[in-house]
Amino acid sequence: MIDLYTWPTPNGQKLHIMLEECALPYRVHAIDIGAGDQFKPEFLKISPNNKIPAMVDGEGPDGKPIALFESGAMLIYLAAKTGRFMPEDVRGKYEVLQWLMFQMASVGPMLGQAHHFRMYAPEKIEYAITRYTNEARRLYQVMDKRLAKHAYLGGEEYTIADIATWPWTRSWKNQGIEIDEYPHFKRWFEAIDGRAAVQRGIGVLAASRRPIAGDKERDILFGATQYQKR
Ligand SMILES: N[C@@H](CCC(=O)N[C@@H](CS)C(=O)NCC(=O)O)C(=O)O
Repeated sequence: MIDLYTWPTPNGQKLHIMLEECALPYRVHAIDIGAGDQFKPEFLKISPNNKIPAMVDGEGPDGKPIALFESGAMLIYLAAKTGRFMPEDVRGKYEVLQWLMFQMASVGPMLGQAHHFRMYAPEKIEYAITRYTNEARRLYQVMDKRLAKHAYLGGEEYTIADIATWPWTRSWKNQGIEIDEYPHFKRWFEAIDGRAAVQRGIGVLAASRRPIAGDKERDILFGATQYQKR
C-alpha cells in the first residue's frame, strides 16, 4: 500500500492523477500547508524541504518500505513500478524525461511565480508581474510548438511528462494566458482534461482547498515561518 502525503495543489495533483491512472491502492494523508503541517517533524523526516507531495511505498523495490519526496522522482518511481506512462525503449524514455525535467525546472517554478506575483503578493510589483507573465507566455509557446508536431509532450503517447505538466496549466487565466492563442496546447489540455482518472485525481481533497486568507496563513506559506531554523 502507498501512503501519500499531499494537498490539492498542482504538485500534489500530479501524484493523485498518476495513482488513479495506474489504479494503485493508496491512502491519502492531508498535509494542510496553509496550517503549517509541512513543518511537523514527522513530515520533515520524509520531506526535508517541507513540501508536498511525499510518499511511502510499503512494498519498495527490495520488498522493504521506501520513502520519496519531489514529485518528479515519485512519478519516475511509479512509472518504473507499474511499467506504465513511460516508453520502454531508451530513446523514447529520454524524450519523456527531458520534458519531465522541463516541467520540474521551468513550468512549475515560473508559472508558480507568475501566479504568486499576479494573485498573492500583497503589493503589485510591476517588474515581477511582467517578468513572470512574459516567462509564462514563453513557456506556453514552447509547449504549443512541441504539441504542433506531437500528440503529447513526450511524443505520441500520454506519459508522466503530461501528468506532471497538466495540473500546472489548469490556472492559465491567473497566469495571464489566453488559451486560444495556443491552439495545439489547447487541444492537448482538453484531451487530458477528458480523462476519467484525471478528473478523479483532481477530486482528491478538492473540498479541503481554500483561498489563502489572513496574515497567519501568509506567514506560514511566504513569511517568517518558512525561514525558522529547524
Ligand atoms: N519541486 C517540488 C515542489 C513541491 C512544492 O512546491 N509544493 C508546495 C505546494 S504545490 C508546498 O508544499 N508548499 C509548502 C511550503 O513551501 O511550505 C515537487 O515537485 O515536489
